[in-house]
Amino acid sequence: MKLFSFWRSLATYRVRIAMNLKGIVPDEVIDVNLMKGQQRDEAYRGINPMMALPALVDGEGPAMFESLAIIEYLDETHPNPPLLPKDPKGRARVRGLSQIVACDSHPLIVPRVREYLEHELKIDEPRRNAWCQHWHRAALTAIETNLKDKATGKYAHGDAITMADICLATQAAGAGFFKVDLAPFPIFKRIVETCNQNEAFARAHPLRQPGAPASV
Ligand SMILES: N[C@@H](CCC(=O)N[C@@H](CS)C(=O)NCC(=O)O)C(=O)O
Repeated sequence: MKLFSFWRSLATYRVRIAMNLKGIVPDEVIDVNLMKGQQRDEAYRGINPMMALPALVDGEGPAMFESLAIIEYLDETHPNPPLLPKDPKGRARVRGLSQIVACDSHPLIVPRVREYLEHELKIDEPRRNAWCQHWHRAALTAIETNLKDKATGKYAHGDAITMADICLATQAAGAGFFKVDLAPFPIFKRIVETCNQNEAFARAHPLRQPGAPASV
């Protein structure tokens, strides 16, 4: 298995957590430096035409892309521990919480969007940061409201780790990068703190990857 990765990539962080939980060790981790724009190099464009991380090649390929699709692939091929509940309504809730992070919130703050705001729309750094913080808070507000549901337990859905917890942990890391205060989101914060005590989450953290700085 080859994982295309970068220390700061929150989407790759999601896949790393899933791999750690399932005890999957990739044979190769290929660094694609997002800060140098290597995601746009022709070689990587051939792997993922969206020019985004992560991508995963299992055996002969083809390359898989989009973190949630990769996590579900890993869940189907390595079913233990399961990352989705068994019942359809539970699966829909876990996928919904995950998609708030991976599909509604995170795509608004990625390098391609921040760079477009900077270079095309000439938006200065304080206002770009305000943009990122706004979309973080919008997602956190929706997630916190959803977590008030009785389906929430020790984790986002019941008392076992699911894909939703993986996504919550990455949302919290992103909030840290953009200095978003988590105090107004106590259930979210509690669940992320519980997750981060788990070695599979801790080892996958962006700041624990090769090439990462001591802090952001
Ligand atoms: N929805 C995608 C997001 C992928 C994505 O945007 N990844 C970021 C890093 S976390 C990236 O590679 N961005 C490159 C860019 O914006 O130019 C997923 O969950 O995999």
